[in-house]
Amino acid sequence: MRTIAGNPQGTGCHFAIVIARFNQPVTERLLDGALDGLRRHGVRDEDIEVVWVPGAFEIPTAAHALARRGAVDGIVCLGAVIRGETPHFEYVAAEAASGIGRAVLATGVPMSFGVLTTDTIEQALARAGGAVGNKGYEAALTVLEMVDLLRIIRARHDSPEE
Ligand code: INI
Repeated sequence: MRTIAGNPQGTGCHFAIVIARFNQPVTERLLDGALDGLRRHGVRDEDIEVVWVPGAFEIPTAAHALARRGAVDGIVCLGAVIRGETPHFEYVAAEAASGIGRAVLATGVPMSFGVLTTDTIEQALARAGGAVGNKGYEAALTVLEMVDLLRIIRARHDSPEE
């Protein structure tokens, strides 16, 4: 039996962070967490590209374009969708989630879903460096792990006799 798992180790890798401006007081805290996560795991600032988009709905478009362009090993997607009085929340959150998922499968570039979906701003702030941690940091570690896992899986494919 062979068990494989990636390690969140980013030395020498290039990352993009796609971040929504909507609810910026929350998303900029997620960005702080994501940058902390990448830096703590060996990623240099010059290897990080931060790409702002208007809202969470636009995250998949930019992430897909970056992945297709190349020169990124993984993409951290950050946003905050906060429930309002109308069903708008459901559409934006669902499209962000499914669009990011489809971009990953279409391009093979790992992307993490650091998009908060909460009922209130207080719940969002609690998850952006408050009492419930920082989901931006977690999203960075997730993409680091997936980049390493895909490296292992692809190396195995390239050397079947191993
Ligand atoms: N975008 C967000 O990132 N968070 C939200 O909470 C949000 N709400 O609630 O409306 C939101 N809407 C904007 C959306 O992402 C698009 O930018 C907009 O619909 C234009 O395409």
